[in-house]
Amino acid sequence: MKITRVEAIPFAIPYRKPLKFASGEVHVAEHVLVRVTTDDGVVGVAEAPPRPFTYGETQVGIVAVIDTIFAGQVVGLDLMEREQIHTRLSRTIGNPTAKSALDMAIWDALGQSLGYSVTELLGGYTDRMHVSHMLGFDEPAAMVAEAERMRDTYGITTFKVKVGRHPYRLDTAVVRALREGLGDEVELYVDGNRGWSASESARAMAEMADLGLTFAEELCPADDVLGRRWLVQQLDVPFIADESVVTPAEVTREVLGGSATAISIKTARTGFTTSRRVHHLAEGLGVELVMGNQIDGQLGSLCSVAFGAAFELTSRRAGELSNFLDMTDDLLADPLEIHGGQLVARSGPGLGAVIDPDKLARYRQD
Ligand code: MUC
Ligand code: MG
Repeated sequence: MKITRVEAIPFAIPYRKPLKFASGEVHVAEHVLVRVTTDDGVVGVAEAPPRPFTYGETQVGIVAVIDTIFAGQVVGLDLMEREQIHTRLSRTIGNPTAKSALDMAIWDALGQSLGYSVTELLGGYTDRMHVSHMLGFDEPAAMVAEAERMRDTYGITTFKVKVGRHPYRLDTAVVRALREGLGDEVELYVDGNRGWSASESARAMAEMADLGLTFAEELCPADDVLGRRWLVQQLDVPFIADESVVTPAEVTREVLGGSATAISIKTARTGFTTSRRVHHLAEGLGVELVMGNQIDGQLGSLCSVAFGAAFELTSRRAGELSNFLDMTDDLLADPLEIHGGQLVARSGPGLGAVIDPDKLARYRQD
């Protein structure tokens, strides 16, 4: 079970329609496939989605840091030496999605080697999650139509609505149209990607007070320290920290500082090893968890559901697992399917992901 090779392969697959939100927009999934090979011939895989507007990483940067720093730190180690791997990768600051993809590919190889699914190895709580779909910026009627299509085609009844535009009424009008169009049986929450100030956020939330929102996420920047604390303390729904909590220490700071009352776990940003730490921390702090979406492809979504299904706390709420539906294609030989509003984690071994070699040849950029 010794790691003999690490590969970072850039690939690009266009979106059918771009996802737009307050901090950026994504038209093409320019991700990096990470492959870890062992001396037994086992190959583990995961994908890193570069998000320069969130973490500062780029596709070429992810390939470079894996090739020039991380590969050399893990080649020669046994798959079981997970804390040794974690410590070595932690010597480099930042680069969260590069580290996470490598970490998850190693867990995939470990699961395959031991004959267990990653979900079983992590916690084995259940094998599936309810799905929440993320709705990017558009006109109210188009966003309602999109939500209706997701509900009618896939049985999805939880929606995260992107907000954070100016004036904020562009967004409150959308959320109102969604509630009126879809009725009380759907769950709605909002994510501002730091687009509003604390006071704009407070006004927008007051205007949506009758709409039965479940959560509010990153409406204003965590760096607006006192403003954000002021906002979070007046809301009557949990406030999710997402891009402000890249590390467990940031989770602790935001929660104890009164600037967050729930946490988004993204396996794309904390892999399996650090996501487990964040899960345990949130359990200890007594805050709710949501499995978030880093605009992941199918492999990334498979990683999210594999982790989310492993624990009671992460599988309680719908996870954001469906934005791969907006891509024109993917690398998996056996595509993910959402039925009855649920996505099932594969029974393994490992992640149960098989990369289609023809698709990889078509989309790889190197
Ligand atoms: C999200 O939950 O914020 C958009 C930006 C990002 O970092 O992740 C996505 C989704
Ligand atoms: Mg978010």
